[in-house]
Amino acid sequence: MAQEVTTLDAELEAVRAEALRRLDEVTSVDEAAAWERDYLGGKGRVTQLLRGLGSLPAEQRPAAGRATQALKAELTEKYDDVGARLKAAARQQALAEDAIDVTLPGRPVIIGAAHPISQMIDELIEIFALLGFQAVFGPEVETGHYNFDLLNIPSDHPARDVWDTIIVESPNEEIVLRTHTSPMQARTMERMQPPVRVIVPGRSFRFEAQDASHEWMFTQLEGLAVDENITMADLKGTLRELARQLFGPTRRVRFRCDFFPFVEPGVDFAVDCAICDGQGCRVCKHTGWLEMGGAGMVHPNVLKGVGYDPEKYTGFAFGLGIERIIMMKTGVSDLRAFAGNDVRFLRQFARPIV
Ligand code: YSA
Repeated sequence: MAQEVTTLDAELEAVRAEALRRLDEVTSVDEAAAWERDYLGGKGRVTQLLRGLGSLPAEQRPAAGRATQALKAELTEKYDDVGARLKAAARQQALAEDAIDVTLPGRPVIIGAAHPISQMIDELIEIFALLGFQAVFGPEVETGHYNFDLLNIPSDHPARDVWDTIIVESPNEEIVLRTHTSPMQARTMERMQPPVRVIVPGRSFRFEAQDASHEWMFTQLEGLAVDENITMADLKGTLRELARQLFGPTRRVRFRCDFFPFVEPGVDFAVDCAICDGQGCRVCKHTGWLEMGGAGMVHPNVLKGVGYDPEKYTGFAFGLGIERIIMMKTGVSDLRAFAGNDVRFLRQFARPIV
């Protein structure tokens, strides 16, 4: 009996000495894990010793059990110390490797900028807000009813042809890409009662040959004001103020008779060229004037069509080309550049986004 206990004591001492020597040699977290497996793991030496206790005579088991458990506790504690030391060292090393040199110059952050057309729309919304107009937006795919009929252009009217309409296939109803922002006049009046003061920025589409001043897709700004006693003087005053805000106080504004089925009377609206001060240049095609759009007093038929009483209410409306305004302000001479997606062109207009 005493012989067996002595043998176990010797074995415990041998395992202890070997385990501590090997733990001293451990230099990495992986090696520490291997050590733990060899001594404390399920098939480790100490675990085997604990399992073997059952084969000892019953009276020896308590003392042998305490001695083996004591060895296990000692090795576990040493292993925890070494493990903690190695993990701290590994963390220090990772920190040292990832260290940031705060004296290095920062990397430039590339952020986008609003497109020049979006910038101009924002500017126009601000200008018109000061004049009491609210901005509304409408569908780009439109019915013939709003794009034409309610604008006093019935389906058999020859004026329907001049809009170079892109038709979207539809068996039951005439569906088009809106040829102008004017359909929003009727949509707005159907929803609101006078006084009405709205602007409508948005894309318009026409089946048109492209050149330096025409695109098949372009952007318009519609304006509409309806109330009692609105006159042509209000229209002229509003567009004059717009020109003043956009191009400065010295610009001259020109109104000439024009025809649009949805206004009576109708005018076209031009500003003397800000690039050459009205002297004539490439941008104004040497006329000294830049056409901005059409305008006029809302036709009584349009008011009637949306249920307004034309005896009580009058209104003015206008439609301007937004790309043309930017061209006038900046001297860009080819309207196709706006949809050309050339980043070098667009960068010239980049303003920080705030
Ligand atoms: C007229 C009277 C009103 O009471 C209300 C609105 C209008 C304007 C009308 N709806 C209209 O579209 N007239 S327009 O055909 O002369 O276009 C107005 C402006 O849009 C033009 O002066 C031009 O600046 C721009 N535009 C028209 N077609 C364009 C274009 N811009 C670029 N490419 C095109 N293809």
